[in-house]
Amino acid sequence: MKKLYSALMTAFNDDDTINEQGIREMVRYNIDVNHIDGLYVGGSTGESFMLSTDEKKLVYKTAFEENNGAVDLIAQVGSVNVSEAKELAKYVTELGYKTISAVPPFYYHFTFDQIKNYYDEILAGIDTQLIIYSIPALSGVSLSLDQFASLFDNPKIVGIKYTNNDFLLLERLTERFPEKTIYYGTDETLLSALVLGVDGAIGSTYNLNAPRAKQEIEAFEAGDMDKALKLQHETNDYIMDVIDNDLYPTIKLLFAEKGVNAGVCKSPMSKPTPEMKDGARKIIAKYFAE
Ligand code: MN9
Repeated sequence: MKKLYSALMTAFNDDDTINEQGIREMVRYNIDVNHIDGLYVGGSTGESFMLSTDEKKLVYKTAFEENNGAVDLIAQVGSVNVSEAKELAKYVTELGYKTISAVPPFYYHFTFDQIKNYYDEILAGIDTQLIIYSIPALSGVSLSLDQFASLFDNPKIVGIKYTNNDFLLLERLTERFPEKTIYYGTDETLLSALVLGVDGAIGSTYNLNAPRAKQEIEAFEAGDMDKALKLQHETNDYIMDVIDNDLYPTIKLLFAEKGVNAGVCKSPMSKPTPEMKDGARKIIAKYFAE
């Protein structure tokens, strides 16, 4: 069975400080209501690149404690500050996370050799396994098939979180590295990625939409492609509405509608307006009526 992970959000208070209770409630909802297979902590959806080192540690710790061994956890520790990435990798591993993930170093257009050194440095001396976080649209770093192969020379690198709509590269990867774990990260094109043999998916929209995504995966695995496609169409109607209403703030508003205190997003992300709140209520009525 393919695995479904939610990209965990970080709850903030109105003054942009971290709301630990909100993080706990979102972890609980994912475990108790979504019956999710795992959580990806500290990624884009967690607004992680806007947090201080101490804030990141608080997020990893809060999620780890609330999860209490219930589901699989992956901690994204990548940072353009490699000392920070190493410190975070060590911190989460000592906490008990079994898998880490790291975005490549970004902004300075590093060479591939520099990127490879970065991954080897993060992993040196730490007993863990790592999933490369490939998200070229946001990181600006594209890796080729041969570059992935070169990164896999490090036996601790066990997979990829593939958030990219290059399906030829994805097909080449699943064909060449059947032993590696590839999680797909664009929720809108999950079905296309399932066809190409990914091991599962990690995404922001599964925080509320996990039941529908799981049904889609089940239909795919049962060979019922008509049903799987119908569910992907429904999912994409939902995702387009959420994106139109402002993606991350709206997922938090949807949580609020479900009685989950998810807090707000951190500036420069938007704080919810009355129009966004109204939009969120309409999305709940349209896609999650009970
Ligand atoms: O990594 C997420 N990517 C970002 C996963 O948030 C940048 C996705 O789950 C998207 O949010 C989702 C909506 O576009 O596909």
